[in-house]
Amino acid sequence: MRLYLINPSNSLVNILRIRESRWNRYRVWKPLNLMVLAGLTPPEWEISIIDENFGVPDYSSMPLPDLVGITAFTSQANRAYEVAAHFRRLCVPVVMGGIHATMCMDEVMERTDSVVTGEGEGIWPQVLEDARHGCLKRRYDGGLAEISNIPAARHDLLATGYAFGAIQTTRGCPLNCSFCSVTAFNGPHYRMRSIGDVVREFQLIREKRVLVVDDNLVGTRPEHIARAKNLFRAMVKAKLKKKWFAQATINFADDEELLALAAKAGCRGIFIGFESPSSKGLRELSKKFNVLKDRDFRASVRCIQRYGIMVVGSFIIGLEVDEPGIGERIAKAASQYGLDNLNALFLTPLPGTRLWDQMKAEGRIVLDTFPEDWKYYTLTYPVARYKHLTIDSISDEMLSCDRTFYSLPRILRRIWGNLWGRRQPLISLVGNLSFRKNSQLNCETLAAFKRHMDNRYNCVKKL
Ligand code: B12
Ligand code: SF4
Repeated sequence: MRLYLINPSNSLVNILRIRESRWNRYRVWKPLNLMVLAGLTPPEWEISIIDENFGVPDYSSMPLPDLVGITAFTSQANRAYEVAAHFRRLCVPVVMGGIHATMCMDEVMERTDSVVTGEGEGIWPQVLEDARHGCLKRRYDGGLAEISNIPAARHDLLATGYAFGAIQTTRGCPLNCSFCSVTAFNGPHYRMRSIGDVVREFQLIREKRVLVVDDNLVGTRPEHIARAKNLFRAMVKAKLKKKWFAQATINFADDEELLALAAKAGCRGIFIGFESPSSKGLRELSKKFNVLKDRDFRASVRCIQRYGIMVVGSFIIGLEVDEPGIGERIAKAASQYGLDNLNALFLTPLPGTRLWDQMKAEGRIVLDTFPEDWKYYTLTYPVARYKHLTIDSISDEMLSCDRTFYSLPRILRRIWGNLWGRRQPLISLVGNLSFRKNSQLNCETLAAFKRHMDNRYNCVKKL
């Protein structure tokens, strides 16, 4: 039995347009979900994982599979449907799962033979068994999986050439920020894999650098922090010799023992959602966690950096409190906090979030011709109507934010700081130049987008 597991591309995502760049391999991330599904697949299936971000193959020249499994973020849905249509025309059954299939099940069901909602671990073997007997059901629900004891992902199946491997050690987040799908999708309960399993899986990863995809590697409660410390101790003991990058909430900075252990275990960078420079903005997004204890962000960032760990911060533009000038305000806040990199994104109503419900009820979602418009849901396009910012002004705010933070003098100052603090100067340089390049591309992309979309924005009533 032959199985194709496919990660569809999105032609609007910059990584594709700069494929020629040699830095591209730092920008294409492994589709861990497909590697996890492959790990759950019995040996009678011959598996190929096709990551279209690495190149779209000529499917017609490949042998016909017995089953196609497609994953998709919302922004990949259009391409997912094209791929599904191709194989269905050839009478190959297509099953789709992942976040978009879960949040937009009816839409996916119309375009595929079978939909899997929720997490795959508990249900994928059943799907394969039904496919083998030619009796796929229209819908399966994996719910929330028990992950304390799951097989390792298949790290051997993807082509070499990725700069980073990928691994997951926990799932779920109790914080439920209004714009984020994680609590709705993975649940509010913080679930942890066994430390032994994680260390063994780390040993299977070929790449020296690894992205730990957990939404919050250290969690929020004392028992989560204790587990993270034990995990780091086990990683040190196993002498993994990996440099890894992860996501966490700002409380990562509050425990020096945790920071020391993380650094010793190979942590070289941490991605933190700061979201807004104002406490009003944080409350609007329900990111109350960031305003607890009158936090001094600059001191927290410095504390993390003292352990040789880079801090990448993410901010959102387009909140109700955001007025003209917000782009520069964010860039200045990010510089003042001392961030090594800044990732600013447009407030985007992703399906299944509270923000989606709110914006939909208020008639503010402008790009709502679905599924075609899903390709713009990359958080790099303004897809809604924002309270104090028109489509022109919000785009200008994004550009001004990027131009300010990624000006050459500021980049040089940061790299000097990285060199001085022995914090990954090479990665920081690549990161800064790649974000700068992105912001130049965004400038062209947004100008073309505005020309193309003006009519649609003008048709929607003003707030
Ligand atoms: C790592 C990550 C990335 C990596 C992607 C790596 C990759 N190629 O997959 C990077 C950094 C590139 C990335 C980019 C983006 N991301 Co992202 N990312 C994540 C993150 C943190 C973890 C995903 C992951 O690997 N999980 C581990 C795997 C094992 O879990 P899983 O993917 O859910 O897969 C399980 C199930 O879904 C299911 N399943 C999945 N696929 C399939 C397929 C079949 C056939 C079956 C049966 C089952 C199944 O089984 C799996 C095992 O249980 C999630 C948050 C999250 N918790 O999901 C956000 C998340 C997926 N990202 C999100 C977003 C918005 C983006 C971006 C659009 C914007 C951005 N800048 O962040 C871009 C997308 C760019 C594009 N290509 O269009 C949103 C997606 C929401 C949505 N409705 O689409 C999420 C949920 C975060 C959020 N804030 O809400 N991301
Ligand atoms: S943004 Fe981060 S902290 Fe907020 S719900 Fe999502 S994963 Fe949790």
